[in-house]
Amino acid sequence: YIPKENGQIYDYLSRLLVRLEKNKKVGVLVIDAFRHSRQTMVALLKRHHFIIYEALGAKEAIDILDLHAHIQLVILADSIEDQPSTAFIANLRKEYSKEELAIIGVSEHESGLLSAHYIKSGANDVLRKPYCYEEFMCRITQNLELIDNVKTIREAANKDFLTGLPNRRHFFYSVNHSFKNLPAKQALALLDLDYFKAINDTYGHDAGDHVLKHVAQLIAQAFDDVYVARFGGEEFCVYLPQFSPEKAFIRLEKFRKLVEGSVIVFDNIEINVTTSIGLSTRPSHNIEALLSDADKLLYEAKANGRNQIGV
Ligand code: GH3
Ligand code: MG
Ligand code: MG
Ligand code: MG
Repeated sequence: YIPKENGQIYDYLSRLLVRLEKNKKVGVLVIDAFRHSRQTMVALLKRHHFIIYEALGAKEAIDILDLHAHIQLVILADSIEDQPSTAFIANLRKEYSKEELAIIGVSEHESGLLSAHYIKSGANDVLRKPYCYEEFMCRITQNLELIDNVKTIREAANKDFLTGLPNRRHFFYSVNHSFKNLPAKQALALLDLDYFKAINDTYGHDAGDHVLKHVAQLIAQAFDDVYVARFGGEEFCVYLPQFSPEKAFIRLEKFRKLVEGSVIVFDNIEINVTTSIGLSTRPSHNIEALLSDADKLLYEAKANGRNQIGV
C-alpha cells in the first residue's frame, strides 16, 4: 500500500507495479556462454518477475524462440556458442522484426566498435560492461515499452475507431499479404445500409453510431473466418476466399436476413435497418477489380428496391 499523499513517489511506484504485473507475461531469453555473467543477469531479471529462458548459444536460442511466442526480449553477450553474436543477431532479424522482438547486446569491449556492430546487425540497444543494476533494468524497461507502444499504435492504425472493425487500409494490407495470387474461387461483398441517413435524421447521430456499431458486431461474428472491414460511412466489405458463388450467396443471404430481423434498441427506441449487398464472384487477380464489380452490383441491388443481394 502506498499513500497517495506521497505524490511523485506514489506515481513512480504505481507505474512500477503496473510494469511488474505486465512482466509476468513477458518472456526474456538470456544468451551467454559464461555461466557466471548469465546468472547475474538472470538474478536481476527474476526480481522483476519476467519469464526467463537461458541459452548458451545460437542453436539452443533458436529452439527456445520457436517454442515460446511470448518472448519479447533477447539479451545476448559477446560470447555465445555456435556463432558470433553479431551474425546471430543478423540471422534473428530475418525472422523477427525490431518491433516484435527487442535485442539488447551486452558488450565487454572498451572501444564501442562492437556496440556499433551490434546496432548495425539489428540490435535495438547495447549495454557496455560493467553496467550498474539500475541501468540494466532501465534499458530493458525502455525497450519493452517501445514494443508495447508500437503495438498500440499499430492496432489503432488498423482499426476503425467507431466500430473496432479492421479499416479499409488494413483490409487491403491483409488480403494482399495473405495471397500472392488471389484464389480462382472467391467472393467479395460490399454491404451498404439502406436509408441510413433517415436514421440519423430521425433519431440523431448517436443513434446512427449505435446502429453502425451493432451491425459491425454482427458482421464480426457472422464472418469471423474471413476478411471484413468498415470501408467508411455505412459501408462494409467482406472478402471470402475459396468460396464458390453458391456458398458465398448462402452466407450473405443469411446475413441479410439477420440484419433485417434484428431489432436495435437505443434509448428505449427500437430501430430497424436493412442492408443492400453487391456480391462479386468473378475470378480476378485484382481486389480493386472485384470491388468495382461489387460496387456496380450494389447499385443494382439499391435500384431494384434495396434489402437484397445484387449478383
Ligand atoms: P441508401 O439506401 O441509398 O444507401 O441511402 P443512405 O441514406 O443510406 O445513403 P446516404 O449515402 O445518402 O447516407 C449515408 C449517411 O451515413 C450519411 C452520413 O451522414 C451517414 N454517416 C456516415 N458515417 C457516419 C457515422 O460514422 N456515424 C453516423 N451516425 N452517420 C454516418
Ligand atoms: Mg448511399
Ligand atoms: Mg446507405
Ligand atoms: Mg453508402
